[in-house]
Amino acid sequence: MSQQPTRKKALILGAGVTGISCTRYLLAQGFDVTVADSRNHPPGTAELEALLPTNHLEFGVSLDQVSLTGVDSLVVSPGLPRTLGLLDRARALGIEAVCDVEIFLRQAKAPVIAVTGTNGKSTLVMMIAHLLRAAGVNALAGGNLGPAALDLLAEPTPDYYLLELSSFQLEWLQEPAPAVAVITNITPDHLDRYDSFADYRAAKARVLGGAQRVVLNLDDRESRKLAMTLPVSTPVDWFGASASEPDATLIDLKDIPSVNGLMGEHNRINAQAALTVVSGLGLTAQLPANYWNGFEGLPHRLQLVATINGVRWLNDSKATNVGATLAAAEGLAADEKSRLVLVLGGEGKGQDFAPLRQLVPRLRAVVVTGHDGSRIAKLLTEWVPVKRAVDMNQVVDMAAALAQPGDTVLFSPACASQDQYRDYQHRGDCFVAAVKALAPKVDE
Ligand code: UMA
Ligand code: ADP
Repeated sequence: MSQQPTRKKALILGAGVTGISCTRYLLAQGFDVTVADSRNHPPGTAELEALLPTNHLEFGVSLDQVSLTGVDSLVVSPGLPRTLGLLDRARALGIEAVCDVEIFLRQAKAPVIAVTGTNGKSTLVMMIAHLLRAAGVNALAGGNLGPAALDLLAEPTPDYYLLELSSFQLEWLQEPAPAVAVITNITPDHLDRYDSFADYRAAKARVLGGAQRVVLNLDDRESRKLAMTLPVSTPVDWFGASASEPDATLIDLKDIPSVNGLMGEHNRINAQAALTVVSGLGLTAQLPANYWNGFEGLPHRLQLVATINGVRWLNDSKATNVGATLAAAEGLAADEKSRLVLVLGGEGKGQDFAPLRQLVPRLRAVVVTGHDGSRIAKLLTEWVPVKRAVDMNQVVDMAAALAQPGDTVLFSPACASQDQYRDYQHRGDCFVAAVKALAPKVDE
């Protein structure tokens, strides 16, 4: 009697976007898959129930108690901390623990452009993807911005993969060795997960491991420091507004055509960074004239909602840290003369909000809301009128009362959204709905 070959057993921790994509991929590779999640009804429940028998779904369990008997491979979702006791047990048993991106990198058959940084990753990835396609090059984008990395392997192999990598994903990678590694900027974020800014920066720096080419931001102090740690043989291309570096050749910002109505100086820098990547790949000559045609900015990143009674309302709900809010507010103020009514607050993730004080000269007033609203209010109240709102309708009513014609209401909260909303999209949608409901007369 012929014996069935034993299927290798994979345990996936986390039943979210990553868990679903890993399940699909590993089932297709012939693995016997089990998924565990500490939540009773994790977001991937319905999809996973369709893929796996019930006894292969362990939901509402303590992850540290999950059995490792017979497990060959452990795949850990990025939202989970690396301090789980289960990981120590796996190590002791000699079971390899990986993240989805590690599996992806081992299997990818095309060069990878890996983009990380605190802010601007998604925008930059989409800009590079747009330029590559405009240059006639086939690119597939995914990772932290979605689709999850392993979903990309289900598509025909492109000329390039474009991966947005979060610090949570990078923590798991020893040497990603991308064809191009890009860091947009490194400023404090996720300090509820990391013991220090140095730990967060170290996670971001992992993208550089084994990179064939590196693209860095000359305006960013942390990136300049990281450049000094690279092997001398690694080519580095720079972008940024700094004119102070004699050895760096930057694409002149003046030569960059504006990108279809995208607001803010930071978006010009993002466009310059995208062009720097394409130029490093030797593809500039393949770009058509008007190469930004058809590029749309991403939703919830400094988007115009409406102009009502001469007041411009902007949705920048994706600003989940102080660095993003500073970039949005400073970039706008550099463009125009209007004063800002700034809406701040949400889950502060252990950040220091003090740098927001540098915006005071540009502010008409501030509306704070959410879990860390009071902390922000305390910092600013001495310098600028501050109101506290309990929900989005009140945010918008208060901002409308404070703004004067010619002003801009900027919803750029400098905080994560999960204290009151599902995610930043939900929060942005609520802001847009409240603004639209307010509009007695929409100017444009
Ligand atoms: N969780 C539990 N118990 C579990 C498993 C997860 O409580 O057993 C919690 C985590 O602690 C976390 C949440 O569930 O708070 C989601 O974690 P996850 O790893 O299951 O998330 P996924 O749904 O797989 O989505 C992840 C990324 N999320 C995180 O890293 C938190 C998504 O990035 C990414 O799009 C997706 O993989 C595909 O790659 C989101 C994100 O917020 C957009 N990223 C952070 C950011 O951009 O700042 C890093
Ligand atoms: P990420 O994927 O890193 O979160 P996004 O492109 O989604 O980046 O943008 C997130 C936030 O950061 C938005 O609020 C946006 O206005 C802001 N932002 C975009 N590009 C930059 C940049 N180059 N520097 C600083 N902030 C930026």
